[in-house]
Amino acid sequence: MIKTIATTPYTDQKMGTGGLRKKTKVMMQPNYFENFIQSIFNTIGDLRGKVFIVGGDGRFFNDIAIQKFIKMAAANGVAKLIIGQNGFVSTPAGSNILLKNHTDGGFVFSASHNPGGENGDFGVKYANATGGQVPTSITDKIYQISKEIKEFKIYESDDIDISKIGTQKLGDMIIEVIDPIKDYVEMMEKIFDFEALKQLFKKGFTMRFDAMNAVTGPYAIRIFEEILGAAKGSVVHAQPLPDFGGLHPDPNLVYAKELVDFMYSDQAADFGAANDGDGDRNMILGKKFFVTPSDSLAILTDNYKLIPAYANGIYGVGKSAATSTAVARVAKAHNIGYYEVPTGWKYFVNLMDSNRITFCGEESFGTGSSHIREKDGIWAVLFWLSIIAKTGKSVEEITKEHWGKYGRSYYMRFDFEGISTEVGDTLMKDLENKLPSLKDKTFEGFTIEKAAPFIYNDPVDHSTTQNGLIVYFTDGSRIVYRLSGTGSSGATIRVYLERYSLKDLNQDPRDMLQNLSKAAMIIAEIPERTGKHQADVVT
Ligand code: VG1
Ligand code: CO
Repeated sequence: MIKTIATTPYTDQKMGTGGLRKKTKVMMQPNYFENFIQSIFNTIGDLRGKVFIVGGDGRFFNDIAIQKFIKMAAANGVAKLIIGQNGFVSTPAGSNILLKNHTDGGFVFSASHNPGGENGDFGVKYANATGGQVPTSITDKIYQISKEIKEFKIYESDDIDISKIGTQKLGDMIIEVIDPIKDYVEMMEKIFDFEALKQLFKKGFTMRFDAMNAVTGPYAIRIFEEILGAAKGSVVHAQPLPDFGGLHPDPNLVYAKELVDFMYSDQAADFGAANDGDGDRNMILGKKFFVTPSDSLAILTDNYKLIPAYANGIYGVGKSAATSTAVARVAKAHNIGYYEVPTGWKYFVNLMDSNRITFCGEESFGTGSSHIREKDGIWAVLFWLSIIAKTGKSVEEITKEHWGKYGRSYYMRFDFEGISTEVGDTLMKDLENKLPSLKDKTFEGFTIEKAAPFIYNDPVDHSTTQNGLIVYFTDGSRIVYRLSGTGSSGATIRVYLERYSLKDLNQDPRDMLQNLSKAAMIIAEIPERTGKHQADVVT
């Protein structure tokens, strides 16, 4: 039976960089999740005939959220839901299923790389028919509606069994439960040369993939161990757990510490990688070697010819403004398009849809291509393994040769976390106001050539977005400041540092960036305003 339930609006349902992200307990408040889903449904309008794909990264509240979603979709007249078995689907697999089935949209319940559990975070990523997360014009509309919502519709019924593959019905709505891994594997087999990868493992190549107790474990076991023949046990933390076993599923040097320690030990495998909670981020490691995500994007782009799906040519490449300029040099050398966009994968969607770019990446451990409209952790790992298989070189050799050819962008990101929203906002406003006056000033030996907000004009829909402030120095170094849009409380200030060197290739990034980081603190008055003399997280 369809029920219409009266509700009162919450006023904080504004989507950030990767959807709506909140403390799990906030999401679990009465009608909170329902209000938000109904706001999306109301934004879409007529739901008759519409088909959506639904799943999540398995974190705490995922099972409850999916049941609520199914019942609300049925009550709102949705024609069909395609659901990942047991309610699991990674963000890239979801985008693939969405595109493959020409569905009208997709919902992935995940707070991505944020911790899970009752005291962690929960989130909703909402994609439209493009396969990518919806543009700001739509998230703004959802937010407006959420502030005025008065009722939502829900079907009263028992929970639906989504553990078995097959088709069933709730009211008039069809529910198809699928194996999300199968389609994903098929897609990867079309992109990469699986035979070459099998040969690599046959020769004794070793890898460790850390799934961080999140959604990619079963995908990684199927692909790396069962299909490609990596040794049993190559995939660790493979069991998706509601609280990720206490891990913070953010694949970087800080949070993927166990993998990093292993890869820097004498027992290290030939190759190491980790993915985040919902499987769209990746970290790449060699033996005692770390590849920055910015370098990774540049190296993948430079080697596109080694991959069957791209061998005939790629359109171009995109990067977020905060990502280092390493890939710009590759784009120039290959004479392909090059685009710089605001932070957030949704800004790549128009560029991919209009055949302007094939590859894209962000400094936050995201790389991907136009095979889907989200970043893709396992895709990046397979790409790296393919380069290794085709060149016979190690991760370190591949990266160092790249620097030898193009020079090296030393790169680090500093996060200042747990700052009050007011302090964060004021710091950014004041800094923006003083940017014009910084020209020609010198800080710690670095002279400013230009300082300006980053403003993006989308060449397809002509929308304008301002995101972050960039200080350019005369030697090509850059500092980017921006506020995080994925936090579930307070503000996080991100400071991104980049310094280019053509000859000095083997320095410690901390040494190379020490003075620039001091300049960054002074320019934005970070210690005075936040009381912090050091970043909370450095990646
Ligand atoms: C962060 C990253 C950004 C990424 C976003 C979503 O956003 O910096 O590059 O696109 O997370 O990632 P912010 O606003 O906190 O800096 V995730 O893996 O949704 O899926
Ligand atoms: Co993610």
